[in-house]
Amino acid sequence: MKKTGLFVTLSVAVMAMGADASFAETWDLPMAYSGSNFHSVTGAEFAKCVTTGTGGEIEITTHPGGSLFKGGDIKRAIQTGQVPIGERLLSGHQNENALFGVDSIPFLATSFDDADKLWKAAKPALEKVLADQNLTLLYSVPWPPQGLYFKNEVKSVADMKGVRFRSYNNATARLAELTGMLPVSIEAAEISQAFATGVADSMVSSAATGYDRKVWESLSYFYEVDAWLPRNYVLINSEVWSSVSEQNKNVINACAQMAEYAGTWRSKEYTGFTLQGLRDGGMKVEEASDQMASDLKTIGATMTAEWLEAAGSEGKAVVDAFKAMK
Ligand code: PCA
Repeated sequence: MKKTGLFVTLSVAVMAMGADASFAETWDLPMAYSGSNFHSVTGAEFAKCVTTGTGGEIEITTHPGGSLFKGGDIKRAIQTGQVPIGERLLSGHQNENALFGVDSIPFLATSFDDADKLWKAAKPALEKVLADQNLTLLYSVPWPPQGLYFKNEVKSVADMKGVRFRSYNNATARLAELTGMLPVSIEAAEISQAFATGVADSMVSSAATGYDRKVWESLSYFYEVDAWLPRNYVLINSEVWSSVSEQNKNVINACAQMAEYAGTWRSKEYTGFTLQGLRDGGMKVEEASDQMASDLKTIGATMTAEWLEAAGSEGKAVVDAFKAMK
């Protein structure tokens, strides 16, 4: 059924190809991660799909690697209309609304299947919060499961004490605090340098990001903790969106649906490929020891309780809806 839906929407996209290109617009789409990363590749295909599907009426150009706006600035740039569209890790804005951090609750959804269910459960509430911020959601793609990177071997949370830890959102900074590490917020585009210069000696992230940034040049251990699967979200300024013709909205929605499907598929494929890449780079890729796993579960329970407290009844409703799907 899902496939049929995609083909129907695709044919709408193809029908629109003959559209008159005399009102051509160019949209810059900032992205925070390296051009070779699967999110960026998916975004580039989405851009091409829209450009082709609208017959050139809307031409999208992606700017990966934080080259146009850094990750932390992309959301505001879209909201304020500095750019019409962009991609952002929404959990980086959990301080604005706890719901943005729903995909970074430790050990709530730890597989691609569960991450998909959590996404379905959270989507209506997230769309509402975004709408209040002048943002419309187009598609979202998960990162692979998050594991822990270290320079030195770590067997328990006690071994983490005092280690400088690169964070990318509130949840990762809180994880550092609760494990006795010292969080420092660093964009993915800058981590190779941060590790090389000793600004940080550890992080929680996917094998994908470690691979993209060749972290084996500085770090030696990756523990497959599968803590959560955070997501990137492609967002469009709501005023820009309402100015788009119905026909082109159909094209963009069809391209977005395909991008979400293809991006998720790539994320799954990239997981194994990049884990092997870390090994090939010389890193030890291991499961967490029983002690580390149980220490982290305790910290995860604390963080889950804190999130539920911050997100209130709306957050609880999302988590309950997710659990009911399992
Ligand atoms: N990579 C991004 C976010 C999650 C991930 O796997 C990063 O480390 O910044």
